[in-house]
Amino acid sequence: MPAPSPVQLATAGNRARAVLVAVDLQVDFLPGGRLAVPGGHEVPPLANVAARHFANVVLTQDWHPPSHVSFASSHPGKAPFDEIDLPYGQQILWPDHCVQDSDGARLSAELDIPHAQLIIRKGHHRTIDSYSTFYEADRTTPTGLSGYLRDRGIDTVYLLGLATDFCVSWSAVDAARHGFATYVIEDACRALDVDGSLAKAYADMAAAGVRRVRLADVIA
Ligand code: VGL
Ligand code: ZN
Repeated sequence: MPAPSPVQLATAGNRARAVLVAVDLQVDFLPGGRLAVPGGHEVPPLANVAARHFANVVLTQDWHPPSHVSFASSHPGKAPFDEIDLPYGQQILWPDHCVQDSDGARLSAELDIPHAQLIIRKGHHRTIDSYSTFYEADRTTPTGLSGYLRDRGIDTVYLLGLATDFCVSWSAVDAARHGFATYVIEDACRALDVDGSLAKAYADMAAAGVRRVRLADVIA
């Protein structure tokens, strides 16, 4: 009899109430992209390995309209990585990236996760950024992911992806705050590390009760 595939094992195993969220594995965040994360290309193969151990997988996509408020090009006189004050708080300005339907917004061609069930697109309101895949940067506009997960009986969230210090950490903090047991697979993430943002992200995640795990332990 052929061995059961890892995906079947995950279905039968104790991860039925868990989801793997693979954050923003998109062309613009990979080397050569418009907001490349150092080492970002190392993550899609790790995501493929992790995903074989989860029956439930959600992918996320940063998905901005042209002239998005987070783009430096939308603010005359500003440059990428400048910061500005917006009604919902401080906003780092980025190079234009992940514009809806552009090549850079596409998911990495290296991803091989056919059983992923949902793609959450975020950052699609022109005047609000959304690092988190649960709540936009105003902290009140939901993406709908938490309702989707609860409807499906999921109580545990594992995250990996790009970038550790922005979309992964904001998503993890929101997941923990909204009552999910939350794990960041730390060696399957890569960071931008702008001005101490990585250390701050790990401090924020620890304060929110997010646990750090290694991929080898997740798939053991
Ligand atoms: C991200 C900066 C701007 C991310 C998205 O995916 O971490 N970072 N937009
Ligand atoms: Zn973005």
